[in-house]
Amino acid sequence: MHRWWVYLHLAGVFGFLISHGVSVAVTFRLRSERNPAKVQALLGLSSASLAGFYPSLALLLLGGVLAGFSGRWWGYGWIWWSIGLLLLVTVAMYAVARPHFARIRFITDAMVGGSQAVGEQEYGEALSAPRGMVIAGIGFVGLALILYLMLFKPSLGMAPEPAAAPPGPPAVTLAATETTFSSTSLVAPAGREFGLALQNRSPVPHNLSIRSGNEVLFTGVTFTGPRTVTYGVRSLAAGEYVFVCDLHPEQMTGSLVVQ
Ligand SMILES: [Cu+2]
Repeated sequence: MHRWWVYLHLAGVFGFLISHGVSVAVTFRLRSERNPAKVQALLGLSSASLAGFYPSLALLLLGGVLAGFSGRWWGYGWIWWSIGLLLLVTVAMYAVARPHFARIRFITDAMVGGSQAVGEQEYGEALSAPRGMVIAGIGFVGLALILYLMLFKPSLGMAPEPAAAPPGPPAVTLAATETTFSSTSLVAPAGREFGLALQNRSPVPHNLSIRSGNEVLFTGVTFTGPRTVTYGVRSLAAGEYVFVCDLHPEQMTGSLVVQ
C-alpha cells in the first residue's frame, strides 16, 4: 500500500506545480506588461488556475500523511521539517503575495474603468515592484529545501533509537541495496537475544522485520544509507520465520531459520 500513498502524494505534487505554474508565469509576465486590459486578463487567468491548485494541495497532503504512516516516518525529523516549511511558505505567500496582487488588481480595475488617478510611471512601478521577485524567491527556495528533505531524508537530530544489541559481534549480517537484500536465507541462534547488522548501501530507506505467518515478532527502525544499524533482536524459538523490508515487502524478503 505504501507505494500507492507515495503515488497519490506525487500526483498531488504534479497537479500543484501545473496549476501553480500559471501564477508563477503571470508573476514574471506582469513585470513587463503595461496595458491595463492585458494585466486584467493575466490576473484573471491566475485566479482561474486556483481551481486546480487547492484540490491538488489537498491530494498532496493526504498522500503524504498516509505515506508517513505506512513508511513509519513520523519519528524522523525530515518529515516534520517539510510540513513546517510548507506551512511557513504558505504563510509568507499570504503575507507578501496577496497585498502585492491586490494593489495591482485595484489600480488595474480603476484604469480599465477609465480612471486617470494613477499615472503611467506609477503603474509601471507597481507592476515591476521587487515584491514580485521576493514572492518567486520564497517559492523556489522553499520548494528546493522541501525536495532536499524528501529525497535525502536527513534525520535532523530526530530518529527512533534502534533497540540495543547484545555485546559481541552480530550473529547475523545482511546488506541492502536499492531494492534487494544481499541474501534470501539467514540463520540465527535459537533461544537467546542476538544482534542483526543491516548494512544499507543505498540512499533508499529500508528496515527489517521478522514475521511468523501474520504475526510480527520484530520490527527494526527504518534508515537510509550508506549506514549500518545493528538491531537487538529478542530471543526466538527454533523454527522458520520470514524476514522482510516493510517498505519493499515484495522485492525484499527471505527466510530466517532459527536453530
Ligand atoms: Cu526496503
